[in-house]
Amino acid sequence: MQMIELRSDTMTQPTAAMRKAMAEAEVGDDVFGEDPTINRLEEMAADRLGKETALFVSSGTMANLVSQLAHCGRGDEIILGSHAHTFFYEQGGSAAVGSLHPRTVPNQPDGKMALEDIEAAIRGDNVHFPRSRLILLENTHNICNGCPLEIDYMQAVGDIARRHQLKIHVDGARFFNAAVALGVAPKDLAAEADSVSFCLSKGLAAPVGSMVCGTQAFINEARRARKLLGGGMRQAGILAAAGIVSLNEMVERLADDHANAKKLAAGLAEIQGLFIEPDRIRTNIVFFELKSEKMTAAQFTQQINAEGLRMLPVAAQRVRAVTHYHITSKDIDQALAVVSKVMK
Ligand code: TLP
Repeated sequence: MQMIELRSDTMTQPTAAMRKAMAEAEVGDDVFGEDPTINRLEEMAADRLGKETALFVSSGTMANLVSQLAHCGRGDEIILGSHAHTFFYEQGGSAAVGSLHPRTVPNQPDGKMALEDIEAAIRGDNVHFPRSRLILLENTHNICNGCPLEIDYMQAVGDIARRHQLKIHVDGARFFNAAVALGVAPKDLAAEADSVSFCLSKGLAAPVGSMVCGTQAFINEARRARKLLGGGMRQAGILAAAGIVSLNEMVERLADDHANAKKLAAGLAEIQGLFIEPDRIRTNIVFFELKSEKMTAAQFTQQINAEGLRMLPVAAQRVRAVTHYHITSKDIDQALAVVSKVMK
């Protein structure tokens, strides 16, 4: 039985072109700045996002952590969404490692923080307060149905940041999904951000790695932070070679993943016992709920597992499915058939 794997787009396997590029990659010691393949990937990433330069790191978690460490000093406050991946799922790394102070603002269902809430969270100059330093956005927003944040929202947050002399970091683990879904150039979507991170190893299908993009001065600091965290890799051009293929070949096709996610959401909406708002699905992430407490998300995923389908239970009644490179429209038909069967 061929498994239909919808737990995450992190499950993607490197393509044949990636494996070939990896085998043939020219490499050097990247801590010395001498890995030509990494240097090329960093130039490409910076160019795509319209930033001065970029840094290759091991993961999205490390990308967000080095970015926060590079923007902020001990005790500084970071304004971020209550449902931000950085707040929820990264072990509170900025506090644990950097002595940084997170200040959460409610995420709206579309992944935004209300502008007035951001503004209200910014501290005045008062000896009692930590210093507000950074606004951290997530695009697309994982927990909020993979919603993309639009350019006009980025501009509105940019205005606030400029007025208060704050920096903006975007956790763009799925930044190219956002750009493709919105039909905008990644550069334009990144314009208001001081730094943007994105993952190569999710929908872009590379085996390992994330990029951080920003000014030269910011990247110098991020590079120091990467070394501090033990993330200074050596002949990692082997990995970067796959990332180059990601940027060259895997971006435009993300539209297929979005179409498959919408098809899945529309189908799930027809199945008795499930709750989903299919209109909210705009990229590759689909969340839905089991209406009856007679079946938990864990029981549901166990049962579909036995039928060759994998999804992720994320709360007592809540399930996540993520489309990606290995999922076809036919797989979605099959997935819907399995879910219908289990729900009967
Ligand atoms: N997300 C993973 C899990 O950790 C939940 C997934 O399967 O979606 N930012 C965002 C928005 C993410 O979704 C993730 C990974 C990260 C950062 C961290 O990336 P990695 O896993 O490379 O450290």
